[in-house]
Amino acid sequence: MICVTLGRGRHRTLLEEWKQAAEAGAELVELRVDCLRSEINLKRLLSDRPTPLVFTIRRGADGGLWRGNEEKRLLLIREAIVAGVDYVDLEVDIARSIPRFGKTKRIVSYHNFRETPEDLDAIVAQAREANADIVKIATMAKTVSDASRVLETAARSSESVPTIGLAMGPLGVFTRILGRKYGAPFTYAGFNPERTFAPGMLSFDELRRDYAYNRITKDSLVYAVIGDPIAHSLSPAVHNAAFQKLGLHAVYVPLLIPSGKLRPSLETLSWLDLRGLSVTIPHKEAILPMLKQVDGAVERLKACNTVVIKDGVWTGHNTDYHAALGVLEEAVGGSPGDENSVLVDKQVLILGAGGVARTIAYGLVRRGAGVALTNRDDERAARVASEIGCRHVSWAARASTPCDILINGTPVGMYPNLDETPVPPAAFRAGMVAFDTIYHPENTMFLKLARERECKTVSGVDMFVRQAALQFTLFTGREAPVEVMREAVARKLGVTRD
Ligand code: SKM
Repeated sequence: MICVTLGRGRHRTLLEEWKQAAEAGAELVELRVDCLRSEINLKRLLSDRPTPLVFTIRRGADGGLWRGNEEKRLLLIREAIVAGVDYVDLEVDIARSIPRFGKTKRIVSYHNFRETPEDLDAIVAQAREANADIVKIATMAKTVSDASRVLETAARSSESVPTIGLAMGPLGVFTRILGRKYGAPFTYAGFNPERTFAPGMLSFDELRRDYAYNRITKDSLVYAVIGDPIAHSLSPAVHNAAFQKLGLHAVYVPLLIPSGKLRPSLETLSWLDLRGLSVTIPHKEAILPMLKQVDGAVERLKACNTVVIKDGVWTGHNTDYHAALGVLEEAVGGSPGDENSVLVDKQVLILGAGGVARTIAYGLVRRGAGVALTNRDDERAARVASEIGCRHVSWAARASTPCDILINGTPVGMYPNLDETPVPPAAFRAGMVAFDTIYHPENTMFLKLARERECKTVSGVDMFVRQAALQFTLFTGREAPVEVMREAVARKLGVTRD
């Protein structure tokens, strides 16, 4: 179950939003009564309840907005219990002073917006002893290890009393999703995207749609994407949509792992028994020492974007490489992976000299294409080109260099710089293939110009979905439901597909 947290300054708005949440499918709502700016009118709030509720008056010290006196707060809590609210939130230090009454269930909570204390077990024990039906701990994670400890403590505690462990902040987002696997009776979510009540809190919509939260069970296998930053990643929505489509018991979460902290972070998370990882910037090279086996593409490129974990053995793959070549081969009219590639002797100009440009250049050289690399920094282009064994052309000559395939491997044109393009319109000639590796937006200025000039186009979304589909098959051994994955990307990018 997802508990939707609502807090408004006015009774009327709060009640309206509660109704909207119920209409949107919320099964439980937390009323953050401390957000009300006028005298709290319990009768008005509780006379007509669209869903069961958690009644919460959060103090300032615990991240709430209650500024009234403590006696008044405790009185309101008692009155709410007498009015028969379904759950009441009682901070661990006051819980004992509020006796159990009627059918109201007691959530005994501990909040710490500054840090995750060492003695979580003691805090949880204290909460359990305060006559808790549910224990809730929400602490700020400063490291992946903090977040891991919160979830792990909650998992252990849930063996005796259902426990919700939430690590706040960007490092703890996964705890808000995986709690369900480890016995949490519910997780908290925002409703209106402009209002979040705790750092890292996901929205009701995200939890339902991107994470298929209600499908998670204790048997769900756990997969993740690791990177820094990671909040923008489309991978969770795409893989969870595919798991759901095939009815697989699996869940896929984002893991923010700071640069330079890869090995200790993954070690600390080993208890999650991860089954597979998508790896994105900045960890694609740093992950290599942790792999026991690698495929040919990882070996050659020294970069890995996929880890399959089986019986404790970590195997690295590079599906970016196969995806880029596959989408190009299809665009040129061949089948991906054919021995006699349609790319042989095709003249290709690649803009950029970073990770994606290198990956694609390498693959194209191996396929027998005539590859030239160009970059705003000419020296860098020359260096990377010589490493890969291809030509380089000066940035100034990029629009006049003849080619069959033009590839944008730079970030120029990426959201929010929608009007930018790395080449002028004259660079596009009818019949050419134009491939933009950017996926946000799908329809970049580069691709718009290419289409206007009758080029065949390949988008970053095509490549993203294909690398994810290849990952999915490596993870599960099943054919990927590509259309569903594509739909998930379109939904996330806010595009209606035709
Ligand atoms: O190679 C991919 C990776 O598999 C996932 C990803 C993402 O989630 O944003 C981006 C690329 O690096």
